[in-house]
Amino acid sequence: MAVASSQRKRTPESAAIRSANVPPLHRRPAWALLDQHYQKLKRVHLRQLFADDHRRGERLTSEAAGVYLDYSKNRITDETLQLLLQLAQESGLRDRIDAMFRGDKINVSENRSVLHVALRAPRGATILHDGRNVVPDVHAVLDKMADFSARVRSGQWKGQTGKRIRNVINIGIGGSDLGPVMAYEALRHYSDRRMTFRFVSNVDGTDFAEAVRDLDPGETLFIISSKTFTTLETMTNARTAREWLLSAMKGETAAVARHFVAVSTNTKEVAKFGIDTTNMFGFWDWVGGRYSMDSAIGLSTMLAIGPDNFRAMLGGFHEMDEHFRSTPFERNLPVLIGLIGIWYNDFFGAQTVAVLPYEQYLKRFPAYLQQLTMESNGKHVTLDGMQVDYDTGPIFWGEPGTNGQHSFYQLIHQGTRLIPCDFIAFTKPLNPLGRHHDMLIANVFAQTEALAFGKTADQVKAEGTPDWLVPHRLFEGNRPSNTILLDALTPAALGKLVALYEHVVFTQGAIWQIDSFDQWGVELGKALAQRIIPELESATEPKLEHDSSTNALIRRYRKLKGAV
Ligand code: G6Q
Repeated sequence: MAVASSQRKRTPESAAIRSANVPPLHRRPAWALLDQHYQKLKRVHLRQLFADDHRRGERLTSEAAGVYLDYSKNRITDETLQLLLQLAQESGLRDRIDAMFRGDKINVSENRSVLHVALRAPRGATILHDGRNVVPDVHAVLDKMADFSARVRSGQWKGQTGKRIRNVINIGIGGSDLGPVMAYEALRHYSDRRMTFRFVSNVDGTDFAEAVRDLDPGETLFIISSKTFTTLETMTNARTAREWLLSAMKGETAAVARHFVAVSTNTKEVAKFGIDTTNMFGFWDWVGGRYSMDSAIGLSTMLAIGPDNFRAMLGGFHEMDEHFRSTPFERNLPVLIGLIGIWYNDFFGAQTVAVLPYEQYLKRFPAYLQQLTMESNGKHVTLDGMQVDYDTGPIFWGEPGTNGQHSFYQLIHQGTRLIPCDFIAFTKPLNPLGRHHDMLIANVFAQTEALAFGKTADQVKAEGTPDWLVPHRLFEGNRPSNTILLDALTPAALGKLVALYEHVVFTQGAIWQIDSFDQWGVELGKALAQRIIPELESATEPKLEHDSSTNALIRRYRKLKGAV
């Protein structure tokens, strides 16, 4: 939810951030050095790098906050790392981290602070926004959420007909949906299994219809999650939900207060919708949508796993925040992952990054990361509004292992594109079943080994493969990956993992000197849809002034739906 362009202000503070003595990327000395270095390294094989240093697999690792990162299977040397760290320094990464934690308005195009780190600051901490400590406000909302969650989970909170709440439906989209869905799925192991949780985001009526078809309205609570409370999809679904409830409650409008709560920054619109604002959970304009799963937007998560687990998750986030803020860059996990990502994106020309969690509960993690990374760093101008002359955010994608191995891994192993991969795994299973977990983890290690080292023609021949088949069966290897290992998927571990990627995004945005916290790219399509809706619905033939393709599609749709 971006502010209108007329509200875009150039404040002295944001101007200072933009011109913080950081030269354009190509003029930073480390950039040219990295370019020269790339020319030397691009043909060096990981086999060689491992043969040259028998301790590489132990040396090129870092561990913090219970997260172990093995980055040795990357096409880097000590010199690469040193140059990348120099680049981070020349890019003012340290100053930008400090500026974020200080509450500076680093989201320059919206003139906003970026303070999701305050959402997980411990009680008693001080983080200032416009001179005011926001940490007590954060904890006041968390306490209110905890109180509400306890009442719903215990059955004390009753629906209109006196039944306890058994179903919770979060209605929201984008940042007000992807985090809650991902977190619910990820932490399902810890959830109250007597309750049903569903998530409705799409304006496609199927999403709502399928979510409620087997539910009793008397036992159903809707959380309308929308920072702005004006988003087309969410408000359309919220109105449909109200009709669904009221038709079961014989039009008894008092039922809305028992079955609807809101998470928003917009009290006026919440009240206008008919939700009792005492049942509204607030947050602030310094929390971006895709950085909001640990704010009140996480109410569904708290209802599912309970307040204590939710606070444990916040603890995990905070641990990673502190690591990012205070650890020297050469051991700093988000900085290392971020810089290695820059190396592939901007020197090797890699277009995508695959994120491969070997943990079924993380099945929605890649989808969540797609928004976090691509909405944040899919930018074409610098903070100063200059067109970039280098590639910014790569395409993120992925699926849980081992499923992906039986579909798209073929292309990663033998295709023509370089696809850096992040393998994520947990040493302890949440559902120990016979040998399953050893088999799962064996596959993680096997995949990274196969990608890095491949299989030479000689090895293939030695297996008795006929000559004509050898090219098909060889693996060239030299395909890079990170391995990220944690202990078990606890609420705290999830917090650490999400914060890790938030700060990877931050690191890369600082190098590229872009605004990772706005999302103007979603505006144009939204505005055009608002223009087209009445054209589709009009009882009379509308005067169409689009291009010939769009006009013809609108006419065809109207004809087929019987509008004319
Ligand atoms: C995320 C974006 C966007 C936003 C949705 C929903 O960073 O801002 O995905 O979360 O458009 O917005 P509302 O919460 O205002 O409905």
